[in-house]
Amino acid sequence: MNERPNRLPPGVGIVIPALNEAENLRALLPQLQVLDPAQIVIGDNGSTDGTAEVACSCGADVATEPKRGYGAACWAAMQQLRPDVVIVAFMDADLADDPAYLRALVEPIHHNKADLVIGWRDPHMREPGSMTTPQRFGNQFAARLIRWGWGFPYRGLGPFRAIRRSCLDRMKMGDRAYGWTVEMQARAVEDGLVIRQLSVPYWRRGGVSKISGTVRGVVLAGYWIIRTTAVLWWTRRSRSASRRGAGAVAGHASSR
Ligand SMILES: Nc1nc2c(ncn2[C@@H]2O[C@H](COP(=O)(O)OP(=O)(O)OP(=O)(O)O)[C@@H](O)[C@H]2O)c(=O)[nH]1
Ligand SMILES: [Mg+2]
Repeated sequence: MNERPNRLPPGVGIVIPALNEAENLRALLPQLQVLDPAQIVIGDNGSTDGTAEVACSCGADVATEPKRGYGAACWAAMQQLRPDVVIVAFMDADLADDPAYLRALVEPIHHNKADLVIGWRDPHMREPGSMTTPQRFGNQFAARLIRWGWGFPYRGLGPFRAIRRSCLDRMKMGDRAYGWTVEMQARAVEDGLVIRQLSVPYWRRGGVSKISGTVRGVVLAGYWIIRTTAVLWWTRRSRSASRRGAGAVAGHASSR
């Protein structure tokens, strides 16, 4: 028996958006490689610190996306996934997400018990200082907005998550910035996916903060998340109103 306890089921591709995360990737990628994923793709978002070179030297594929944006990096990386990838896991490059939980995240999908599994950054499992106050508040607020708009009791917008590839491809994700996580969660409800939430730890990031540690990042991310939620809600509302309209016309025509 040489089965490694955390080894991933077949067909798991890991997508990692990265902006100047060379040192973090040097530590993270070997931890992921021992889990035996089908593929790791780094969405390199115009890094200038050798992120792409480190990723390649650690056996990952690199998708180069010069246009900045969390969603742009995720989207670019997704385009490089090989056909044998059937489950896509997303995680950040900054050592905040724990690779030891990857298997628990993808297993419900592998066993057909879920289509989307969101890692919930459980307050009891968070390293002190790993989430700033605006990050905690923004996260809860955004989860509440989706709860109101779509009726699913999301607890947060954890970036550490896994989704069935066919469901992800069907979603045709549109956001290329900070609305990426919110869009996926709202669309998952609209598409009728089976959604699970799993408590995961969250560690203090290595290296320099890109979003939550800066005022500009917090304001931009907050604005973008609220804007994306509002646009998605409005689109859904208009779609169901026009469906109701079409139904009424059809009903009227058939009753004549
Ligand atoms: N901000 C930002 N992050 C990007 C971009 N492209 C890729 N990333 C990566 O997206 C992940 C999340 O960004 P983080 O800087 O960790 O943001 P955060 O987790 O909200 O906040 P901190 O960890 O406190 O910085 C990291 O792996 C980044 O390297 C981009 O254009 N902007
Ligand atoms: Mg982070």
